[in-house]
Amino acid sequence: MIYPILTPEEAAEYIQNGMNVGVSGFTIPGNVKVIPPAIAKKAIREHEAGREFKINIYSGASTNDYTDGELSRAHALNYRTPYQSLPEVRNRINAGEVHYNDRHLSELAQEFRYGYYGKMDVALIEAQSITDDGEIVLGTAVGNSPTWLQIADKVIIELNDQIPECIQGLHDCYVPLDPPCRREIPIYTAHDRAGKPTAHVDPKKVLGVVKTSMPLGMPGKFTPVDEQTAMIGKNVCAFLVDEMKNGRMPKTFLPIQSGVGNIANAVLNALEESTEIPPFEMYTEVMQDSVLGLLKSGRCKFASTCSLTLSATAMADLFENIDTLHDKIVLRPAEISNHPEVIRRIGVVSMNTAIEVDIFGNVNSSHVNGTRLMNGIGGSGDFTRNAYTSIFMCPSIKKDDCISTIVPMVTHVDHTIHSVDIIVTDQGVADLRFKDPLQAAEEIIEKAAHPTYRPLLREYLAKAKENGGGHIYQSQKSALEFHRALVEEGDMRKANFNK
Ligand code: 0RQ
Repeated sequence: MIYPILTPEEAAEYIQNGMNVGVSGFTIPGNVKVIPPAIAKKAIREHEAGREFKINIYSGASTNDYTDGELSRAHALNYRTPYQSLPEVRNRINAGEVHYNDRHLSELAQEFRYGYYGKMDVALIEAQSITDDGEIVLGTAVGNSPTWLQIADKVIIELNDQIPECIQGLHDCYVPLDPPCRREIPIYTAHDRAGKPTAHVDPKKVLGVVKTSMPLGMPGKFTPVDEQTAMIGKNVCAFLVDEMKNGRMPKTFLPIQSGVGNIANAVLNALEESTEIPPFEMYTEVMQDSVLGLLKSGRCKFASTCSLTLSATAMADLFENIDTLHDKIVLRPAEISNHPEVIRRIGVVSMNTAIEVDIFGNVNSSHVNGTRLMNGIGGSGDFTRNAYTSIFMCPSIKKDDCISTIVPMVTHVDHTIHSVDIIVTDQGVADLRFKDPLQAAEEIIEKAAHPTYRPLLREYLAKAKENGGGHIYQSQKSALEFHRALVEEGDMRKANFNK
């Protein structure tokens, strides 16, 4: 190998205060694991010596504890984009210590190429292998690595020997040309390939390689499906079957996207058990353990994803069964797994989780009480805005019934009524298509809201009508009364519209 072998500490020495640093991966998989902790240690030394040391981190989506965790604990994070999900960094963002820019995941790579963020100083990329002429087999996620490798001034590779050789061929690295030269992305089905199995870097830019042996796979476990999430899964399945029966969805079905977390898991379990939904393909950004089960059972014929968001056990299972699964999976850059053009062309049915939904169908995915960031918009906007049918799911009620997820007005808007088609809760399915705002409000209150909150929501709508009506009924005085009651009295049931 022509590249110098570095220790993590030697690699960290290249990182200077104020640098723009791109990292590989998408959610926890595929992230670098040993260089960021060494940068965090360097930051602590610099701070002790009285010097400034903070960097800007650009990722594919959220990262791992080695990156966001270690760097935020060392007070070494200045700026983060496009997504995060660790309490450690979230708390610092909410405390105003870290600047966070919540972005659509499909857009960051092109925005960097367009020059919005200045130059990328260094890219830190986890890989399975690198050749002397700069062909790189990436790890368990692609994220934004192909673009980072193209645009970064310098590159350092973490070569992780735990990534098995059999991963070769799973990746499809494709970087579109930028306007005015952009052409169509040649993906016409979820299983088409547009690029190359390797990403490319100019070998002259590679500062060195750090050899690692770090475990793959997601830490922790999902909470098992409970009664409420099982009902959501059942309702989503019933809706999809109904769509096929009524001719609104082809009988051959369409590719689906499914987000992360317990609700997504419950929906995938319900799809596994459904006898009415034919085997289907996925065009999604994250592939959870349940997708592996679907691939093995044949219920899912093909999964296009950006990341193998699998537990350590499922990751080992995948690689043990790679002979039968290799042709059923493709790993794409975030820009392509989430690309509006492809999502619209192949007719993806999107399924994402909401924090809260208002009675007109606006969705808040990212900010609790409109102020505290939870994770971010992630890929939910990429998919929702361009889906064949866009579905949002959430439990109708939370925290011992003190929170209704259906509220008069959302406190922060990520997805507007123009993009949201269907709301599914444990209570049922609210279909917002072909409805005006008032009809949508009645549908959401009667079909998706919990019976405990329906009278209050009806009362709000009536009051808002008295307030002067209009195309969308709203009472400026009472629109956030549910949230006031939660913040001041700990219970949305204490909402009082007569004060
Ligand atoms: O707070 O942790 O203090 O108890 O918010 O709530 O119910 O555990 O949320 O894990 O199901 O995730 C939308 C956040 C749901 C997620 C969201 C409080 C609640 C709790 C978390 P505590 P839950 P879940 C694929 C697509 C956006 C990105 C996306 C998400 C905490 O799905 O980040 O879809 N989505 N990406 O108590 C007050 C409410 C609340 C509330 C929740 N209505 N009012 N507090 N909470 N709802 C992935 C990628 O893009 C990579």
